[in-house]
Amino acid sequence: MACKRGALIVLEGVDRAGKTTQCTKLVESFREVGRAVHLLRFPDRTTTIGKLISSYLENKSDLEDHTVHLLFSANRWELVPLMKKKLEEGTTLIIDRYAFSGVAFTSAKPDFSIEWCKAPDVGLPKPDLVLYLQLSPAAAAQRGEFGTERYETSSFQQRVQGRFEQLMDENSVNWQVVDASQSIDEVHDNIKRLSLSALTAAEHQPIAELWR
Ligand code: FDM
Ligand code: MG
Repeated sequence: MACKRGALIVLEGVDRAGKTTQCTKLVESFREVGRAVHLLRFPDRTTTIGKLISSYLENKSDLEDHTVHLLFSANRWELVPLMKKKLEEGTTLIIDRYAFSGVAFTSAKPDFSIEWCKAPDVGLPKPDLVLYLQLSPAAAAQRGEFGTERYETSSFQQRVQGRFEQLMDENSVNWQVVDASQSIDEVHDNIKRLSLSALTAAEHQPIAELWR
C-alpha cells in the first residue's frame, strides 16, 4: 500500500459498560496526538434503514425478529463504502458497536443460532481490534436504572453477555477484554494503550474480511 491505512477499532459490551463515553475519549486522545480519526456508531439512526431500527428500538413499531436482524446488518453494509474510503485515506475509525452486537443481541432471542446471526455480516471490514468493556450485571445495576428502549432489561442483558462471551472464544478476531468497573480515566488509559498498538500493527496490512 502506498500510504498507511487507518485502523478499525470497535468497542463492544453490554449496556452501561461505558462504550459511548470511552469512544468519545478515545477520539479526543487520537486527535491530541495528531491522528486522523472518525467516530461511527451502529445502529446509525440517521439513515432510512436506521430510522426503521430506531423506531423499533423505541417500541414505536414492531418488526419480525429475522427482519430486524437483517436491517441492523444492512445498516452496517450501507456504511462500508465510507468506512473503506476513510481507512484507505489513513483515517482511523472508532466504532461504537458492530456486528458482534448484532449477533449477541439477536442470538439472545429464542431460536436464533450464532451461526445464522453471523451470516449477513460475513465479509464486512474486519476490525483490527475489538475492545470488550466487561462489567458484571451487579456493577451495571449500580450505574442506575435502565432506559425504556427495547432490550433494556437485566434478564435480556445477561443473555446478551453470555453470547458475547461465546463470540470472544473465537480467535479469528482480535478481542481484548477491558475491566469496565474501573474509573473512566483508568479504562481510558487501557483502551488508549491497546488502540495505539493496534494502529501500528494495522498500518502495513490490508483490510481483512470479517468471519471469512
Ligand atoms: N443492537 C445493536 C442490535 O440489536 N443489533 C445490532 O446489530 C446493533 C449494532 O441496539 F440494544 C442493539 C443493541 C442496543 C441497541 O443501542 C442500540 P445504542 O444505545 O444506540 O447503542
Ligand atoms: Mg443504549
